[in-house]
Amino acid sequence: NGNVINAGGAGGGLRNELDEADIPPTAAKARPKDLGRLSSEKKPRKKAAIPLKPKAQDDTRQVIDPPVNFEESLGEMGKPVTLPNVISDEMKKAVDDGWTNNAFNQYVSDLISVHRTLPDPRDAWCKDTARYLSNLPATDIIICFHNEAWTVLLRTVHSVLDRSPEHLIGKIILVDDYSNMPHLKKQLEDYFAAYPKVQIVRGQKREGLIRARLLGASYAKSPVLTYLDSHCECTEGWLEPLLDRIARNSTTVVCPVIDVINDDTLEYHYRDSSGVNVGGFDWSLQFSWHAVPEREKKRHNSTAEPVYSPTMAGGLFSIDREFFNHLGTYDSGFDIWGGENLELSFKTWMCGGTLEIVPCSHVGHIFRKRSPYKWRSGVNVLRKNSVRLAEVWLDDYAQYYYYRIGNEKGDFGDVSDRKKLREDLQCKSFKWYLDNIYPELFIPGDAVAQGEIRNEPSSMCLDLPEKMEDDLPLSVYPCHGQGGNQYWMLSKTGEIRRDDFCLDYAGKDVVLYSCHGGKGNQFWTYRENTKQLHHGTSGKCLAINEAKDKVLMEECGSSLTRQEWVLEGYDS
Ligand code: UD2
Ligand code: MN
Repeated sequence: NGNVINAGGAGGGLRNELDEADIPPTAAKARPKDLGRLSSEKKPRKKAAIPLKPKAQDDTRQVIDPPVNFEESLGEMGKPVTLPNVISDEMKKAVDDGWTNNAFNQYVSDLISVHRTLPDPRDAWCKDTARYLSNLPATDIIICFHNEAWTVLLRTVHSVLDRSPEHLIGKIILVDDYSNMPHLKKQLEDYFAAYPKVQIVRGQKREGLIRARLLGASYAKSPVLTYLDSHCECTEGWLEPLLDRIARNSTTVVCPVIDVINDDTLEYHYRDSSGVNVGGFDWSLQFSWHAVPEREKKRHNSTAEPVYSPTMAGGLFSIDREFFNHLGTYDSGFDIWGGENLELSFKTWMCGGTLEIVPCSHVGHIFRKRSPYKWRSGVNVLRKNSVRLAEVWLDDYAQYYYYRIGNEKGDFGDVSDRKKLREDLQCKSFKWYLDNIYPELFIPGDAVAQGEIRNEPSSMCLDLPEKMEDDLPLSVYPCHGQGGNQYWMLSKTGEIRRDDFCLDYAGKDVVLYSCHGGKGNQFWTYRENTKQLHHGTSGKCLAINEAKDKVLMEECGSSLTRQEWVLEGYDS
């Protein structure tokens, strides 16, 4: 942890430059905030029975002894499917292989109908069809995949066909980003031959999801483009509320609410519109979810109305095809995964559009805890994408991102075309965007110190917990001087911050906790003369322990060197 640059922030984030090339940051980042905990909760689950023969073709699988029960279809109405505790060795191997290849429980997916039913997650408000224009534009649906599981991909497509008005779907364009799984070759073509709306487009080499999406768009003809990941399920009435917004204003870019399809049980989990989140980001240029801010709530009579969102998660959205082109689509210099969602979000707002989340539209997505596919080796892909993004769109604010990556921009290629695009479109400044669209974001320049917090005598620095979650204790590691996990900000109001998390002391461990802005347990003062970090409510001082492996709180002044902290860039 200590020697590693974690440009990742919340949710695990990047490992160091070397191993990061092949292993992307956790994909769980896109999981809506307060749903994150659900997966680890021990919920009593109804045991579903296992049919004798899994629906998908997979001859390696052996039949399971009892229990066998054909009475109910598995996973209908989005219900969870759990495997029996005792299973044969062969079945266990099939289950494990499914996890290895997909980072979700493919075996369970294969037991569920590709036409399964789902609950209707919409608020009553949404079901009044008079809310939507009667003459909606049609959309092409673009679904890119690299080595997607058979039943999961099919279920994505069928959920679109089964739950969208026929006349509103132009084509469903499946873009194969150079997969090598055998079922995605001829078998896929044969299967969809019976579905005239479905078109399969093959990339000639591995492009990554960004250029794959552009390839898909080049085949589109409908007035609207709708992008989905290849492991989604659309629910009843998902499409009309999205198209309605674009029909009213073609510069509105819209995202559905992204519900969680459990990676293990494939349970479909949703909340009503009072639980809607909007998108943000941090200075590692990582996407994050946030509650709808008060200023936004005031604009609405109902929580089911579309809400402004500073950013989008990236995978699921609709956009007017001409407006997408007008904005210069995506930066085609972006590789494999990441950053494109922020690029499109910033551009949309800065160049004359609006970005909304539409609570009446629900689409489920399987959030994975790791990325199952290969990235490029030898290149820090995500960093390269993010540097391109920062160079073009962030103006002077780019420095805050660069600081977080130890100012090592690496080779990010040529961005002059993208800069010219921004100029031609006469887009607004990033300052305008922050002031008007994302005023909640803490600006490092407003801090009285930013960088490492070092116990000088021991050369140990405050370092992030293993995970960015409420209540996890702070670590200490040898100072590495590269920002990353050892990057902190002291705000004018006395918070010691890392993005949305603050140093918090409630009488036990010193932990990170979501910043609440109410001082109290999160209120610290730096005493420049004694170098002590004094805590508000307890009156104690932050100290490193004798063993130099953790921090603790103790009476101020009792053991001075262990309480001496140097705050990088401190400027009272
Ligand atoms: C999220 C987005 C994803 C994308 C990404 C940032 C959601 C729900 N998902 O990550 O759409 O915006 O953030 O870039 O908002 N794929 C390819 N080629 C590749 C890699 C991936 O075609 O080289 C496909 C993949 O099969 C999937 C889609 O792109 O259908 C997104 O990839 P992911 O599911 O691994 O990304 P996710 O959901 O973690
Ligand atoms: Mn995905």
